[in-house]
Amino acid sequence: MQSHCLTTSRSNPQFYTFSQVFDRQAASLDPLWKEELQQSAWLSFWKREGHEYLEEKWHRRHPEYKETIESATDEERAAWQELWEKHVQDQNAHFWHIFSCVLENYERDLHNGFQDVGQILNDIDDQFSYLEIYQTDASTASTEYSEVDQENLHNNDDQESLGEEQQLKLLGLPTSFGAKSTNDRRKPKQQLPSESESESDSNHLSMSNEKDENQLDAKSRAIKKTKRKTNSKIPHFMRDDNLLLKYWFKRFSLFSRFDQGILLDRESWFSVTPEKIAKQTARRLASDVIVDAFCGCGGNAIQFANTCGRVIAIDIDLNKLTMAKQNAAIYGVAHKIDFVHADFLQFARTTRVRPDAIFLSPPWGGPGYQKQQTFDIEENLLPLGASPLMEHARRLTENIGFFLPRSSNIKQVIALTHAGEQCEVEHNYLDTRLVAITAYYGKSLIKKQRQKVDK
Ligand code: MGP
Ligand code: SAH
Repeated sequence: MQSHCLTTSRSNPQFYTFSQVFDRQAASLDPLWKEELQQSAWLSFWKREGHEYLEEKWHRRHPEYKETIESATDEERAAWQELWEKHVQDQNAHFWHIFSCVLENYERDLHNGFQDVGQILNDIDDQFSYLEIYQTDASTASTEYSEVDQENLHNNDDQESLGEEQQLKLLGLPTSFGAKSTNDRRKPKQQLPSESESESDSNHLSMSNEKDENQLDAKSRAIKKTKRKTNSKIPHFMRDDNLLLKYWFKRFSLFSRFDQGILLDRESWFSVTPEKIAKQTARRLASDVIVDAFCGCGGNAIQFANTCGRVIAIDIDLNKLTMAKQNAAIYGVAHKIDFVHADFLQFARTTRVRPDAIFLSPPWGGPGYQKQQTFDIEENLLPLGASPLMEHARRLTENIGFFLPRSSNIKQVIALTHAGEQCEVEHNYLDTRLVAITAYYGKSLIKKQRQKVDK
């Protein structure tokens, strides 16, 4: 039987985003827009990333192409063309499959967000399940993807990957954005109709018809490791820190140029916005002058510098600003950012600056934020609850992007909207995993409201 081994690469995770516009009064989800949403989200993914993945996989599969095509006869060119078209078709189907999986996750995540604070998530388990795509062992793949998978395994960003991965698994920690920790509370119950009926050992739905995990592990150990030479060394303060270790494995998702000297302190390792998400926010908040109110080590500020005329990057911690400046220099954008050492609350009370947009990504209380099933954004954000923080930001501008935990109470997020106005809530996925949400406020930022159809 043919299996569908869909692998993901940690250094270049797929980024999917879904967003919906809500009225202030909205207390529940309007399910009318799923089809439209599906189309637009798919098209924007394919437009944004499709070409890159197509090319990447093509050259991995046909390393001889570049040289051969130069001197190819017309007949050979036609054969290559045919192969390319087949490749595009196959990859399109491959990614559509993954995308459909993420869309199901989105539906579930959105419904979870509408649960009241403290409500048990199991309430909706019967309706939705959380879908997962595994990082599959290439050696087991008897499919057309097998060689690609093999490459993925060899090309992944971790030099001692297999050993390190085993280590992480032993610690019960996730090994990539696409994988889930073994103690995850959400248990999948639903499976895509076309897929294998068997659930994996860890009780997560897999889109591949995987065999026994132990067998996979044994086989993966047998694969010869090819070590990519990189400059990155795990910093001393992270070595014995089980909590931080998992972020180390995602370092290239956080910064694609990590190896060029990116600096992060402990808090920033778990707070920095992954690059692809930061890019998306930067596209959405593109403007003349933007204030990044909680700059940290610069994950967002760097991307804003690419889409905005000027970035005012504020942080209360001078050490972080110093690192942010070096990180921005690595991306060649330091000259577009004003680094301001200040308490944002005080800055907002006293400044005369009137930016076109503000981005808020305050501390969420550390990785422990995940302990709450539904994150109360009024109680648990630092240094202030969401409402008073928004009040501060609104002194400067109405156009605000707010980066929030994936488990945030969506009703509270919507309640931050001004009366008579709308907000947009965007869910950001790396591979199949919801990483965080970004809410947008202010008329000029909200995507055009779709015309409602009478029921
Ligand atoms: P996470 O939930 O700690 O990681 O953070 P992950 O890998 O999704 O957790 P897992 O254990 O479920 O696998 C996810 C993302 O949220 C991080 O990459 C940061 O971008 C962002 N983030 C996390 N924290 C704790 C903060 C925070 O305190 N402030 C801000 N602004 N962002 C945060
Ligand atoms: N978006 C950033 C990460 C932000 S983490 C990135 O992608 O790199 C939150 C940051 O808020 C931390 O760096 C912390 O030092 C800063 N911070 C906390 N309280 C603050 C305050 N009152 N004013 C400004 N910055 C503050």
